[in-house]
Amino acid sequence: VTETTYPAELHPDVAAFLRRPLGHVIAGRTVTDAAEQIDVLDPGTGSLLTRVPRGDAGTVDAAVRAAREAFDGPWSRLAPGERSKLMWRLADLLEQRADVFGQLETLDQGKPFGVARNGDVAVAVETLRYMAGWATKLTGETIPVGAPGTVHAYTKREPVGVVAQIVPWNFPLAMAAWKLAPALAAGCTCVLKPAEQTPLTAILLAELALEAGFPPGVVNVVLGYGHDVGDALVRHPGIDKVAFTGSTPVGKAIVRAAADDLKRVSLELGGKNSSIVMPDADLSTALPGIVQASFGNTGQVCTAPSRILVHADVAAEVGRELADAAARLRVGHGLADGTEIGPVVSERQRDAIEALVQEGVRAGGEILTGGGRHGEAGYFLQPTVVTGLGIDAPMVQQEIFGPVVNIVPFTSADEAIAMANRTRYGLTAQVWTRDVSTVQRFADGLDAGSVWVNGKSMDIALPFGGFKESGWGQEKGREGAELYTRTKTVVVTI
Ligand code: TXE
Repeated sequence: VTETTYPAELHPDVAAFLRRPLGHVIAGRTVTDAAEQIDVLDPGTGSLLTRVPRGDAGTVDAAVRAAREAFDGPWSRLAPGERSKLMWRLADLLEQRADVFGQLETLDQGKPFGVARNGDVAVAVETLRYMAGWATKLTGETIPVGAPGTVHAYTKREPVGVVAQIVPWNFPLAMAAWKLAPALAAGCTCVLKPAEQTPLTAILLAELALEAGFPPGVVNVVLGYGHDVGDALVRHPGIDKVAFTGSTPVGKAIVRAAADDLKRVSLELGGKNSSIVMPDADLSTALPGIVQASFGNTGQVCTAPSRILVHADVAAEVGRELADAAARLRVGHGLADGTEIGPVVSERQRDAIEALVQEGVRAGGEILTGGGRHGEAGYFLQPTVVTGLGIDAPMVQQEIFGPVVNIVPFTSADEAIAMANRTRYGLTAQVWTRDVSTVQRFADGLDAGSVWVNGKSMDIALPFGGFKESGWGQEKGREGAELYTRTKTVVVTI
């Protein structure tokens, strides 16, 4: 780290973090020993940041045991309100160290520092605080059964137990918080596996949880690849539930692996989301909204609209203006002043996105802007707008997960709904219109877990989940906390 020059000075705590040995966090201890290490790269320069140990089945076993001991021991003896307090303390500490977490996230993942600090870290803080409230509010019901005075029947919500949580590299800290916070609120203990590309903020968060006073073993982090550590975690008999965010193929593999002992599984998978522009849309809000939703985080967002369906009356204008806006976005290292769009996370992702764009061009797509790489070092791509392909073209069907959108024209609301639903995914859809009846038709007709009209909100209070091959279960909101509970029915005959 000392040999690489960054566009901004590193925070002393970040520099110290990158210099010290890093490890799994198991039973409150840092476990650094490993036969092999994994290189952690800065996608903005392609250079080595640090190395972390590559875990194996033994690491997973130790972490699951630690989580079980904590679940059976100190964690189960705490009142829900005490869990709340610990979560608030962790949120406060995280907020105080927003600069450190933000810079580390930028170096590890690539996103602009302002976004990492004021977006991702803030989301993680908010998530912890919001979910802390549910710890004391996950209630059951009393149910009238039998003649009065003869039966007392009620339900109670219990924590599901020890949970495995596997997260991706697009929002490493925010995803870790989305997973940990509801589980902790519900009274579960956790083994979190960050993505091999972006393990750093998860390690620091687990260390911070210890500082906040969480008993050792409540929050464990294991490091390593998905096909060995992730798979071992999913198959471990000591795990009661698996929560996964990542690609649809891996989601399906997890369902199969978890089937042996029927673990509960929740999945937040890919998307192929549409943003629909009706002819009466207010383009002065729609265009910046689409640019933000589609190109923010370099398009590496499961909710990002990568198909912009535009009414034929305004298709040429929207195409031109979207291309102009995309071309104006400042691409650069996340620590450089004024950067709006960082690199994609890895060389592999860059190559995969480029291949999809080239395939689209071969199929007849016309590039309105972008289409190539940006700069010399790092994994940068130009924001790209493509037109001329139909809804069934592979580029308009596959999740791109990069700064690339297709514009597809339509002529009626019904056609737009049919086009938006023509995908195996069903995560989100966005509509821009001023007509209240049109809004209702879209809200009813769109086959997506979240429908956004004239904007977008990912507020932690809103249930979030996908239909079709976008996943199982809803995270966030009350549903998100209940996902980590099981309902027990108790009947007392008097
Ligand atoms: O995802 P993976 P990848 C999509 C997006 C992207 C593509 C590939 O389209 O281009 O997936 O990304 C762990 N058992 N999304 O290959 O492999 C892995 O270590 C258990 C959308 O990086 O799904 C990491 O921690 N775990 C998505 C996590 O799964 C396994 C976000 C995600 O990696 C495993 C990311 C296995 N067999 C990618 N194999 C979204 N929904 O936002 C891998 N993992």
